[in-house]
Amino acid sequence: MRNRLKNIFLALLGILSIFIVYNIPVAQAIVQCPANDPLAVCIRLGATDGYTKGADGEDLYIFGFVDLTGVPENEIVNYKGQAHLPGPMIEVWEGQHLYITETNLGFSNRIDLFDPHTLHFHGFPHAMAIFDGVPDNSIAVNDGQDFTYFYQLNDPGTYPYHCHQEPVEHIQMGMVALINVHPLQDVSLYPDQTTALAALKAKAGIGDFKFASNGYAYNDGGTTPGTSTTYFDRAFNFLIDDIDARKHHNDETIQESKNEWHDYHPNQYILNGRVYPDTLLAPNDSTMTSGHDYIGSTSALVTANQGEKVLLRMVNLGYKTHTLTIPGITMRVIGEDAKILRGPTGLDLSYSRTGIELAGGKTADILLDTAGVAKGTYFMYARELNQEGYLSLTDILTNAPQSENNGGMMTQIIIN
Ligand SMILES: [Cu+2]
Repeated sequence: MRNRLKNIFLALLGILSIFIVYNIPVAQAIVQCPANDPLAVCIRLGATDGYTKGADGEDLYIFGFVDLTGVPENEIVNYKGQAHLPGPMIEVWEGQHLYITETNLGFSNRIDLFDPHTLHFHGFPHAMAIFDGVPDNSIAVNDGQDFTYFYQLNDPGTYPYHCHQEPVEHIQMGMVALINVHPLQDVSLYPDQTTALAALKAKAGIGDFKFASNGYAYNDGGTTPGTSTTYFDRAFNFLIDDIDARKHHNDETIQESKNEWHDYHPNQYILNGRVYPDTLLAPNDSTMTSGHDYIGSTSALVTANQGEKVLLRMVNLGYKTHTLTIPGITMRVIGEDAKILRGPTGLDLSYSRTGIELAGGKTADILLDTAGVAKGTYFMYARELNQEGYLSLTDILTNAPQSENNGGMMTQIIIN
């Protein structure tokens, strides 16, 4: 009798379990994306670890973000250990409602660690601390959990974003990328407003290194006398960074207690996660995705046609100052730190330089007018010339700096 009751109880429990499993809308509960909001742009980012290709083709262990937008819930586990450096670059428009769900996938290599992660939209004027991603002031996303950040995009510009949990470690380890908020003035490039809003909504989301369509960097009021336009034919994103590979090695090999962060000695200087000449390779080039499943998806090569206006969106999330120069092409800075360079009465404060200095956390919008530029290949590089070399991790661990190589923070600008 007791056994029969037990069997009936177990059978009921089984039926109840099936009912529960099939009636909880799991995915909808995790990823918040209002279907009835025409301005909503919804992105999902995974936070995890992985490898990228360092100097000499060596593995460089990283923490980072990976795009999970649209990935079915039962497949997101496949993205654990697939972090990108830089993380996904986000393209959105002023006025849109940006929902970013951060999913903490956990670490693939460091299974002993349960680090939380956050999302900090650097420079974004928040009304509420909970979406600012500073864990001390709000919350962090624990291993295996999700949290949706909301941003009402009011201010166009070029912004960095990064994880703010243990930021000295997590930023250096690679949890860095950028968000471009394009201005509503782009609407003027379309025949009517309905077409414009539909087009901008369709283009919003995870972008590429190269932003294919034309537009404006800021709401500049057009070409009124005495002002210069921020119009561009092509735009390219640059995430500038410096890497202390020994710190990455210590994190990889469970020796992070050796990491004295004030004792910071970068040995690799990178553009979009790559050292020269890897910077020239195409996105997803096969030589950048071998061995440890490197995710070297982003290129740093600029190509344009003579006469075009080329916008370079620069974000430095390294710990050193880098001064970029392009001999032969004038660099005009039209915006800094997500603000157009205009005075209170609209006075044009943009300026031209042969070198643009970027401290850590700084952004700059640089416009290249190629109208008077001869066709050919130009170089963009860091003027701190030691940054044109790099040491591999083996060089450092064996204390053999004589094996320094050419490369580092350099790429090409090809004018056709
Ligand atoms: Cu983190």
